[in-house]
Amino acid sequence: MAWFRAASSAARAALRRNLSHPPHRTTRVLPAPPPPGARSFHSTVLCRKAQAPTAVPRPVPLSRLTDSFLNGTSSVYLEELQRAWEADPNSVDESWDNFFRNFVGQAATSPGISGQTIQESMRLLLLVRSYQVNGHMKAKLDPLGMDQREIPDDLDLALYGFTEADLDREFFLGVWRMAGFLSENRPVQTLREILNRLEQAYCGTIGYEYMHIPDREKCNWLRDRIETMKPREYSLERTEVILDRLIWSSQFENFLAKKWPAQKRFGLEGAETLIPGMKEMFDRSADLGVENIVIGMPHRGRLNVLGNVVRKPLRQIFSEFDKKKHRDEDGLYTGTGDVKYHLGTSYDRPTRGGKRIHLSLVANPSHLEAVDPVVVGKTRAKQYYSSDQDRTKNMGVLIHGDGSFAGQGVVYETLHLSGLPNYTTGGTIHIVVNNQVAFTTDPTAGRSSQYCTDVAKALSAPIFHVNGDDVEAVVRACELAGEWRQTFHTDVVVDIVCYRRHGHNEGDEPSYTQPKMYQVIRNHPSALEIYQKKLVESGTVPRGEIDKINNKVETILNEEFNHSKDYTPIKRDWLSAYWTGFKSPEQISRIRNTGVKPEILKRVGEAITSIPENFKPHKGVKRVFDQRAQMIQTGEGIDWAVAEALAFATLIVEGNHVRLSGQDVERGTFSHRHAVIHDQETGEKYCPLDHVTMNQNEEMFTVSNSSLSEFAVLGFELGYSMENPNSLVLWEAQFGDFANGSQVIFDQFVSSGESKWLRQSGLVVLLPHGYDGQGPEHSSARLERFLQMSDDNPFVIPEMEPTLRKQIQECNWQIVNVTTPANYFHVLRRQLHRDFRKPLIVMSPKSLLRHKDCKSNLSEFDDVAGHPGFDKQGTRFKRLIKDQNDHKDVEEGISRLVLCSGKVYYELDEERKKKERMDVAICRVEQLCPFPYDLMQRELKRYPNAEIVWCQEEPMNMGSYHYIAPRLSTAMKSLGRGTMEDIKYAGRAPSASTATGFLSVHEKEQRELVEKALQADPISSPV
Ligand SMILES: Cc1ncc(C[n+]2csc(CCOP(=O)(O)OP(=O)(O)O)c2C)c(N)n1
Ligand SMILES: [Mg+2]
Repeated sequence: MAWFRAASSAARAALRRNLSHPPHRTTRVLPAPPPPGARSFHSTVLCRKAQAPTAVPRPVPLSRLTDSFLNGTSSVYLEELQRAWEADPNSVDESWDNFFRNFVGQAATSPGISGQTIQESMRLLLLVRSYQVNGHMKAKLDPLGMDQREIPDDLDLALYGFTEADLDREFFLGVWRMAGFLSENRPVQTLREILNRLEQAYCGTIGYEYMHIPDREKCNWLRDRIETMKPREYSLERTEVILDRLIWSSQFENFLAKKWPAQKRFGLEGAETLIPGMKEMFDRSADLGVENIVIGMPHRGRLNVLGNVVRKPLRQIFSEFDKKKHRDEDGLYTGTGDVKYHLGTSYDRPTRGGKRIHLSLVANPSHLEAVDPVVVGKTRAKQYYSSDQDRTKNMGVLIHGDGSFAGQGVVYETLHLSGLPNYTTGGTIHIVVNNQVAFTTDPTAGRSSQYCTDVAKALSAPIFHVNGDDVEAVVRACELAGEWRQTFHTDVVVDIVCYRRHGHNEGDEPSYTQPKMYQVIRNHPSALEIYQKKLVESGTVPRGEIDKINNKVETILNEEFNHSKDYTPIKRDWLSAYWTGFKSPEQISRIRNTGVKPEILKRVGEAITSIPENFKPHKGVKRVFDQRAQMIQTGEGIDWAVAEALAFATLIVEGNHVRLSGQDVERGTFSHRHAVIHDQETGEKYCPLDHVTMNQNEEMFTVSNSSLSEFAVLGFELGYSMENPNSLVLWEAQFGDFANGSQVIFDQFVSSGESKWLRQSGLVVLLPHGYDGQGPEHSSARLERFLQMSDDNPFVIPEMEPTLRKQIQECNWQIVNVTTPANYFHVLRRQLHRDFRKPLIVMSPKSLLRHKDCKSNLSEFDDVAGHPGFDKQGTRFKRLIKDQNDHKDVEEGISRLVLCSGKVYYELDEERKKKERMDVAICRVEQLCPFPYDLMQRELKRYPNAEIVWCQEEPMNMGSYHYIAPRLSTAMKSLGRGTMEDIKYAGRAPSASTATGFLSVHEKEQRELVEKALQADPISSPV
């Protein structure tokens, strides 16, 4: 079994980039001694190797001579460098100049190294550098010893012209501004010493990959910690802590295996050192200022992490294995629940250093890695709410499997958020539980990269590969990762190379597919056995002491098991501190008005339409802002963008945080928002919504263009929205169809998260949707998919009486297709003006952004009784907009009621005017889900003789037809107005593609469906 992916020839060639030398050897024999006098680093030295062709010195362009020390590679190049420096010290990079000066100075004063040439010293540097770059290739990382990696030639002493005879010679190494072996403060060492330390530091049980980081300070920081004078050892006290933790980790799995042998738990066996590693990482991070850690992890080892790291009470974990016990709590909302290895939780945990740290493990779906961006978003939100500006108090930790880290694209998308100003969290720590298999798939079939962690190199993150059998090395790597994150505030990866003792889950037979690996595993001692043996044999901890700890742990596990039998689950824990007082679906939340005092509307309206005096916007933007100012002044003709800005501004005035993210959201895909404007002379930016209140916190309103990702960005915003309910968090898709790139987040989190995990979110998703003739890819946000995932029963009319109504609370989410700016304003504000949170999917408009009739008056936004838009309940979101003609409660003369949703309304209304069809009423269903039964029934009663038509612009198999029809028919049946057969359809025919690519066809189709909805004769058949 190769735990790494065998390097391709191309990769091997790349590994050899350090030196220009002949083809590689696979044996590791030292070559014959160099010819007499061959003390300097000539290419002839390399040619001594058997079959090696004579290397022809290549000319080195002068420009390369100015390369810095760190980039110097080829032998010819080194010679050229030396010559150039001797001729003119200024002709080489400062780092080389310093090196040569240092060398000359040192050689003159140190008798021990007087025989050393500059070229020898330079070759030694290359050797050290090769270990830094490629030492990990020789590191003993695979606990099973099955790796078949070729050790790169670069690590061969002979390659640099040294022989065994040189081993006890002293060499000068010190280099200006370098740390570790190359630092100036310990310049003279024998070659043997140097080699020994290189091997210990880089080829032991930790393989460090960091030389891809283009930052000398960071590399030096690592070298200081890796290239220590002596290998680091833990004190007895620390050793005992590590042992204790490893015993807990191992016994926990054994205990579960013994008690519940038939239950799936995705045990950690083979990777037990993860637990002491994580605990050390958290302790060290707490010492360095971290107070909160948000954790995301997959199935494997989750229960162990919950019990031993997060400290979820063991009795509770054990009680959850008891199936009988976990029926619904009487009268309590428990949702549909989820399997135990997906559930989240949070606890305060004391650390070894005497601090307390808050840990939250985010609930996750089975979809591997989908939780990554959610964790990062939640971490970012925690940083906002705790004013953690330097991002050192709140940290995200993600645990991955080797297969999923390499295979799932969302890993890359999430990594790429890490450095973006509005998404960074100051570094996520990634731990890969690299058990060298993914279900039944070997790494050779699972990835094209050498390591499963290579994707993180794109970020210049350091990667520490560590042998999972060496618990102290795992602890060391984890500790170092914590230190790195707190020092440099960027991502870091710990790759624990381990194995999976059993099958994929406890019932799976691994030998079907990995027979050889499992032959080795069967006879392989556990990490705990290895550690215990080592401690006993070295006399560090006596056997009796170890037995004592084992007995203690076993006793506690048994006690907890006994307590688990009468453990009563504590009332659900879905309300964290910020959520206190928020209602679950079983508790009624009062319906509130969302209108705003006129004076506030005016005040914020002025703030969001003013541009500072000296600011020079683009003249097109200036025109837009002038028009906006006019709208506020006159109170008329408010358009979509202004309505949205008013919603944001009024929520901010009320103390809420507003965050809008997505691709190009600052300007707006359709150039309608202009939330951030740009000075045409200085390039400076100005965001009017940052200036709504006095001394407004810069981040209180955040609008941010995102990376070109849907999955990670939506996941991030969802995580963000879950932290604190007093925030309006919105994700906008560029076009609605691109939302399918984040389908996992919709399916697994947004639509079902509350039901599975009892966690609420008020996330708003804006999905541009509408048939404007732009072709199949930019017309549909696939409304039907969202509707299909809605869980309101199409055949049951719920309680609709306003004081008793819980319809929205009981539904999984809300889906709207709003047609007026004022209604958009209210639906956004409604998100926060209620005592619960529910995701909101908005089919947002494109053509309506500038439609002449899609305007509202400011009076529709205010809370003044009697103003237009104010009905007997006040001003609030209208789930259904009745016909705009002044119809009475009963209109017997109306022969047709056309029901529709979204922008087609304006086309229907125009056609009606054109045809002077005063006998047709048109109602807009603004909230499709949950279905507004009460208002629909009101309209059905108003038009007792009307034929009922559902009009949509989407094809019949898309849009809302299939969602509306059964619900509308339920409403009709309840009033004796017919059945499904009586619902007439005016819309596009079923289609595979969402829309035609031909404008003329689009126009014809659109004309036909509008005409059909308003045709003079009754519509004969339903479709
Ligand atoms: C997105 C996704 N695809 C497929 C699966 C099915 N699946 C569950 S675990 C697993 C193997 C994961 O391998 P790895 O990431 O190495 O983790 P391990 O199980 O080895 O700890 C697979 C394919 C899944 N859960 N999620
Ligand atoms: Mg795996």
